[in-house]
Amino acid sequence: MPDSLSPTHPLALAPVFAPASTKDGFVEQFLHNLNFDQGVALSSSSATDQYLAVAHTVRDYLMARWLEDLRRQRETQSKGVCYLSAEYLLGRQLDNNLLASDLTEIAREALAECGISLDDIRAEEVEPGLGNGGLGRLAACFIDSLATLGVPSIGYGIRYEYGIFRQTFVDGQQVEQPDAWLTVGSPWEFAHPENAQTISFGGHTETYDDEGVTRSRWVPGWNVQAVPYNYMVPGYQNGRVNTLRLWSAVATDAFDLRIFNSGDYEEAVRAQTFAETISKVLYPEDSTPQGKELRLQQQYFFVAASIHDFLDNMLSEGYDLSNLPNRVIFQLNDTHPVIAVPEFMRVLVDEKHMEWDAAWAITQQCFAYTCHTLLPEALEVWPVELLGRLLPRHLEIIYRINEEFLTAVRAQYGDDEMLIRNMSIIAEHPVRSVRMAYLATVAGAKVNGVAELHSQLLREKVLPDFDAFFPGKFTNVTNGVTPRRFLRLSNPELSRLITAAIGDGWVTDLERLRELEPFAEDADFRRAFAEVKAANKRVLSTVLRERDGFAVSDGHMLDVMVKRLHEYKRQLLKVLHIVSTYEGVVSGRVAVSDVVPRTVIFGAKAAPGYAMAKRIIHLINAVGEVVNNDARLEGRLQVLFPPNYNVTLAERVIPAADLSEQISLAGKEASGTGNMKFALNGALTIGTDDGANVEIRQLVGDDNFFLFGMSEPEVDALETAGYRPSEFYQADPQLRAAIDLIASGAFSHGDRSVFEPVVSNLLYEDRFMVLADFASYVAEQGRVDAAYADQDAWTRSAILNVARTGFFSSDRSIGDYIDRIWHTPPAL
Ligand code: NBX
Repeated sequence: MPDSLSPTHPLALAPVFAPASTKDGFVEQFLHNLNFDQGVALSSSSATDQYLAVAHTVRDYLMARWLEDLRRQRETQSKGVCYLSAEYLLGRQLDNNLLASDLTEIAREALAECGISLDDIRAEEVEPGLGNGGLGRLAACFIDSLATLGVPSIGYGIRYEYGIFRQTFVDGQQVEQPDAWLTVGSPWEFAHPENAQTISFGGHTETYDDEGVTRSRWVPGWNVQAVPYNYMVPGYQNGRVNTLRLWSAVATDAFDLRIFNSGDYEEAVRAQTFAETISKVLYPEDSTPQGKELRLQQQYFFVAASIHDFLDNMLSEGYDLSNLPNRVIFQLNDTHPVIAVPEFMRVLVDEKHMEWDAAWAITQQCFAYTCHTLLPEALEVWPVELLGRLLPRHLEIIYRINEEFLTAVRAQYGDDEMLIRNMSIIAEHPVRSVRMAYLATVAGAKVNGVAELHSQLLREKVLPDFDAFFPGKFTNVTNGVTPRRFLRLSNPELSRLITAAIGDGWVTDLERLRELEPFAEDADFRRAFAEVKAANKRVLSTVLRERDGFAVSDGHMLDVMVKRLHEYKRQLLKVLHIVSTYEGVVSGRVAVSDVVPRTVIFGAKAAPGYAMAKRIIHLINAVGEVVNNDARLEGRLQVLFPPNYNVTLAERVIPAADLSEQISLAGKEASGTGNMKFALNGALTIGTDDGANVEIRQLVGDDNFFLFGMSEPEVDALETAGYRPSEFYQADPQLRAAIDLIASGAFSHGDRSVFEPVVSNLLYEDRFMVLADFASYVAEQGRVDAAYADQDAWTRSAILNVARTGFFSSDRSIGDYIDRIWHTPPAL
């Protein structure tokens, strides 16, 4: 409050302005914003102007509640969650914020009065793609649920100037374009440069005498400013608005000045640019950390800013730091924010002069770690040389944490050097490195996997020694998805049908979908359900025609595989199935009339440096090119690969799908969340016993799920026995024919070299056992075809999928985090 304003002054007591929740109120505010923010008259406004003015209007409605919640979060002393995530894959905001504030119809009517269509306005928004895939989208679902459940919380992350790249195809090959998402303006954010934090790097450490106590301190070499940008995160029609705070890097004055004083203007500008690269771009690697210095800078930049923001702004003057575990839990979304642990220790020990043991006891209660992977190469490690150069004091702290931890291990198990080497936070080979997952496990109050099977394998295979040493530390929280975005918004027709049958309580209590079960036996309901699916297919068809010029065939089964391109997810298995069907027809082995008409839709981005993934994208496009244009198939098989799969496209594809492909090698997909979205929208799954597929199948029942492939123990056994993919190739003529067709150059204009690396990888390496699961997959696809022939029975199964997957709401996941990990009060 301004100093000159007494707290009892009428203006100090005035509530924050909110426009009237009526059509006229919306029109007035919209026109005001169009005129005064955009500086245009309605008659001369562009669609972008109109979008920005609508967004500002929705913002205006949410503002009073947001400011109230910000105040409340500062003032209440109850325990809250700081969700630390390097990624938030938010998707478009307008629709979600209209729904949350119950303004959709008012906005539609108000805009219609101004001669504007809300649907056209929506299309103007560029989605913030500040994440790679599942992990980033999970964070976005979680902040939605936290707001809807009214959990005191804040999300912290990075405001990348460029999000995940835009994918285009040139001659079937992926080409990446920068995602300049901010250029149209970012109406949902508020910059607060006055709350910037200074973040330091480099330099050296020293000890000094503090009245007889020897202390350490860090003398950094350079620093940058972290400027917070706040985003509103409205709960679903509950009057709550939480905050997502994303940090942006700007050069500090001190930084510039030092160089400027030396008279080197060019160098000063260069330095400024250098500082600002920290939040410039999202690393597009998914599940394959690159160990790049800039990436570690990003990680430390955002967690240091977040911790200081919390300590400076959220704690009252003179707060007793020993009480911190009753006030906050920092949830680490994978290892990307784990450098927060030594930073927190540094603040407590070096800056607040707390005893090491007391500080460590507090730290161990204030952090919890979620692991999202099982792939050994995805477990982040940082070379000691790099970490020590960038964050010398943090490296010392990590060494001490490790030393004390290994002392405790020795005390329990004796001098078992092998065990000590295996459990050490510091790896010695191939280069001396910090194992971030180990650091997180040692520091965290809890460690959780993201599906039952994943959590079990995490304990048994990835971190067994830690599970034994820390009984009770490991737990599971199965992932979930927000029903607001992924059912209520993305599938309005199905939402209406569900609400007509059971009321609208499901939007915030998804288990209530169970009440739909009896409707599976109701022929009228089944008819209505099938009509919704058909309507969603028509919508998708229009979207793909307008977006990509595709002509989607009518009356086809829609078979969808959308997710990041990764060998373990096995897009290649799907390709082999397509090639095999094609080969069957052209070789005369299969009568074309026996091919059940299918349209296969792929969506996938490959990490730009992942050569094999890019080749697989090329192969999918090449196979599509041939298959789609071969008259012998009589249009019964279509392969579509719309480029630039993102949240916006997912919202169109998922509601239209009949079949959901979740075909990773068992034991490799931590959870999956796409699998949940499809089931919830009435697609049937063909999947392995992997990740959350296991739980989906248990819930929907074997009759409503197409299971195939080896189980995780079978995979393990084959691995141990020695897997030789060529044996499967030799033994299965159908598989051989499919691979031979690719090898022959049939999809590369006769050039056998183009896909040779894919073929030889399959035959001689096949790390993810595509060939071993091929026969089982094809057989199960035969059962899919047979089941699809009985449309009514298929619809019945689809309804049961919807009715039985309410468990996969991210509201339930957040409830589990509260019960098992956070122990925060349910609501303010
Ligand atoms: O996290 C994904 C898993 O693969 C999914 O099974 C799971 O459902 C999802 C949410 O728990 N992991 C993931 O998306 N990883 C990354 O995005 C990632 C990004 C950057 C990076 C490493 C991994 N350096």
